[in-house]
Amino acid sequence: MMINLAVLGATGLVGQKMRKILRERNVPFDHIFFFASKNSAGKKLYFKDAWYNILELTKDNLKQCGITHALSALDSPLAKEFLPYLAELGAIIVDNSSAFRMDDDVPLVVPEINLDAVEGNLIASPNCSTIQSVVALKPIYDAFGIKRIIYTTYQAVAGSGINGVEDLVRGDYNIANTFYPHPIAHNLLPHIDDFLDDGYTKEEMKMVNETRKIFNDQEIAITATAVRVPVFESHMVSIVVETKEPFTMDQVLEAFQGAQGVIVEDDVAHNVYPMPLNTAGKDEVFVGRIRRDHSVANGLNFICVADNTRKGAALNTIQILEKFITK
Ligand code: 2RA
Repeated sequence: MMINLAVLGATGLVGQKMRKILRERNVPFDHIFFFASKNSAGKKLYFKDAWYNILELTKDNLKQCGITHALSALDSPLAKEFLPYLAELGAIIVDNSSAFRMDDDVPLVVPEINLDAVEGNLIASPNCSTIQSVVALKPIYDAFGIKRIIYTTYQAVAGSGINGVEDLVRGDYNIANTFYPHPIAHNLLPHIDDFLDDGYTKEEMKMVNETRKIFNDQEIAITATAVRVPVFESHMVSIVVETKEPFTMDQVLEAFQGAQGVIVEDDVAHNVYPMPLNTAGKDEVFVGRIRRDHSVANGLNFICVADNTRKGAALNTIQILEKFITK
């Protein structure tokens, strides 16, 4: 079968990461096409050993290129405008936006957990902070069951794309110049994505709803607080979890150590724990500060850290695509 692969939104932070990881993993294709907005169209980009024209994202261009597979790093409005059309043309699409994640007929997939949920030709990849959290929680869910989760996130500016990164680089205190509503340098913003009527943000509710959908378990009680921190890359998530079954700490450690895509970094006697500085550019989710929560029966506290534009976005979409494109 001919593989005409498209990268949609190829020039943004996630699109750049997709190109890097496609190269690193040597994902096979017959032809590759890079699509972006009008601003970038006509410019060239270098991929593997050739220069490619960046194509303007239009329905005509998608049709003319005969796209069979697509990785989408488009924002939600553009995803809604173009992906259903591309799906109608028969292409297999893995979408990084939130546009279709909660649609009943669209699987929401993290390969370490529910690759078998893939069906149809439009597949959604979850929000970055959700992906790393569920990869870390999977061994706990399987071994002991999960009753309740409290998430608190510490999210890097790369999650906002280039605008967030530029705010932190400038370190600007004049909010007339900033992308965020307040300076991010020397600050913490308890505000990611829009606020909803009940005071939660959309980012917080993505963590709640997407976690339940991925584990296919609507019974888990979940609450979340999402905070933007002045770090360039890699999100940290503090996870407080109440399990259904009792556990020993040795069993917990064994579960984490045997989990796919998880690396345990937990040796507090030597100040060893996961940190954004060490996880940027890595594929895995790093888990540490593992300790019992003494405030409830069957309570566990830990943190997880992962590269948010890599495992939290580009890599996850490519791991899903690899189910369709075997080497
Ligand atoms: C963020 N969750 O970090 C977003 C990116 N998908 O803002």
